[in-house]
Order: sequence, then structure tokens, then C-alpha cells
Amino acid sequence: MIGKIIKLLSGVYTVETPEGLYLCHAKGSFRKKGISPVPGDHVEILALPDHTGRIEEILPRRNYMIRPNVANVDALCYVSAFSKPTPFQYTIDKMLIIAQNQKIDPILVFNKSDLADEENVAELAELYSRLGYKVFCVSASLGSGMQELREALKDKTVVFAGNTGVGKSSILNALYPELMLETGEVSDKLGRGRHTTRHIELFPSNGSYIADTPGFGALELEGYSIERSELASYFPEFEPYLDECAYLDCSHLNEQSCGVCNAVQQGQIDPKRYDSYRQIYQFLKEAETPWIKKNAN
Ligand SMILES: Nc1nc2c(ncn2[C@@H]2O[C@H](COP(=O)(O)OP(=O)(O)OP(=O)(O)O)[C@@H](O)[C@H]2O)c(=O)[nH]1
Ligand SMILES: [Mg+2]
Ligand SMILES: [Zn+2]
Repeated sequence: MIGKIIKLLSGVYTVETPEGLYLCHAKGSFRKKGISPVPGDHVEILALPDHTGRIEEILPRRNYMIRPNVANVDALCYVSAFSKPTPFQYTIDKMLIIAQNQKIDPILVFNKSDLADEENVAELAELYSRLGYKVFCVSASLGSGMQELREALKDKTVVFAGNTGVGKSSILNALYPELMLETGEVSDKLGRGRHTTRHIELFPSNGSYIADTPGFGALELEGYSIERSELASYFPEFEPYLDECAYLDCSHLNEQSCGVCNAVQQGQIDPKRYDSYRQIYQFLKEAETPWIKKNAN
């Protein structure tokens, strides 16, 4: 029987099938091959009459995220807050690259618009919107912007990610009250955190599958195959200037004869975005040649 894994908890997979839910273990040989089923996977199971079963095969994946560990995602909803905590542009840029690399639709949500005393966050939201990304400014507390966001997530498998305290669970509770997710101040949660189980679960809701994840700061680029030479293609605002680079294999790091660098200098490309490009470029270079970092000084 074919089903979709919607939950993984202590080695037990909950698989949704046309015949209902099955609690499954994974076949032992997966571990030997170094691959294991994750939530979001479509799997072939050996189903028993008591609704337990065994996962026999993982069907081909459309995409795969390492952390949170989930497959076949349609949209990655990256939540930041206007305030408490204020966003880091670099982590937003990394998330956009991971999503685009895995062909996942990135959605940027800026929550706590009721605390919008931070003008630069509104500017940040505008910047990404101008770049062509989907941006939603919402307030889970006031319920504003929820209708539009719900519409954007309809019929999709969506993963919510973002720093702790930005309001992921609050937004999901506002969108889908039946989820009744735990929310709270960071300080309260840290105390409780040690005892709460941190697992990924895809909640089916009206044709969508929604995963809340605990905030763990930034999404990391490690483990994704992103080539240094293709990095510029993840920055849509570079595109109009690439023709002006003197060299076809321009790294866009040198001031001379580089269309991108000139555009940055003339204020046509956001300097923080360019900073992100440089930092990620450096990261990818060190990842390709780990010995450079070790022997640096
Ligand atoms: N002012 C304001 N506070 C909010 C809003 N949304 C959430 N909060 C508060 O922010 C705090 C954190 O919200 P959560 O929903 O638990 O945040 P989270 O992103 O799920 O955090 P983790 O689960 O730790 O990753 C709570 O105290 C919420 O009441 C909002 O729109 N405005
Ligand atoms: Mg939460
Ligand atoms: Zn260049």
C-alpha cells in the first residue's frame, strides 16, 4: 500500500493511506544504506490488519530538507518578526537559497506587525517583495493578514521555519485553530523545553499539510549541493548586470570590470544582499576545500 509519512516520533512513523493511519517501522536495510524515511515521504508499506506496518520502500523525492528533516515540500514559510526578535537578513538569504536549490516555493512572513515600530523591517519586507518573492506582513495577535496567507498555503505541503519566538506556532493557531499548538515567551519555553518532544509532524488541514518546527535559528547550507558558480543565479537582482562582467566566470567579488560590483557601488543592489552573497560564496569555497580554513594562519 502507498501512503505519506505525516509524523516521526521515536522511530515510529505515522503513515497516512487511503485505508487510514498506520503506525510503521522502517525496514532494517534502510539504515545500512544510510537513507531513512522522513516526514513528507511517499512510501510503500507492508500493512497489517491491526493498522501497524513496515515501510518497504521510499518513492522518489521531489525535494529534501536536512533541518528540519522533511521531504516533498511545496512551500517553505520562513517567519521573521518586526520586533522581538528583529530579523537577520543573512539568515533570510540563506533560507531563500536552500528553498530555491530544492525547488521549494519560498514564502517570507513578517509577523508581529502590531509592533511595527521598526521601520527598517518594513523596508526589508519591501526589498524582498521588489525582488519578486512572496512576502506577507501579518500579526498573529490581531489576526491581520491571515486570510491572504491561508490562501497562499492552500493545497500545499508547507514547512514553517524561523527563529524561536517569532510566532510560528501563533500564526498556525490563527490559521488553523484546530491545531492548538503550544506557544509562549522564549524564556518560559526554555524552562519547559527540555521535557517537550521535538518532532516533526505534518498536520493535514483542508488539503494542505502543515508542519510547525521548533525555532533553531538559521537554516544551514551544509549538506546541500550548491555550486559556487551558480550562486549568483540565486540573486535575481544580479541578473541585469551579469552581461557587464568582463569575464564569463566572474566571481563578482572584485571591484574591477564586474557589473555586479559596479551596481552595488552605484546603489542599485542592496549592500546587505551583496554582503550575504560574499559570505555565502566564502562559505561554499571553504566547504569545497576544507583545508584552506584549517591552514589559514
Ligand atoms: N505582539 C505580538 N506578539 C506575538 C505575535 N505572534 C506571537 N506573539 C508572541 O510571541 C511569543 C512567541 O510566539 P510563538 O508562536 O510561541 O513563537 P514560535 O515561533 O512558535 O517559537 P518556537 O516554538 O520557540 O520556535 C508568544 O509570547 C506570542 O504570544 C504577534 O503578532 N504580535
Ligand atoms: Mg512554536
Ligand atoms: Zn561580476
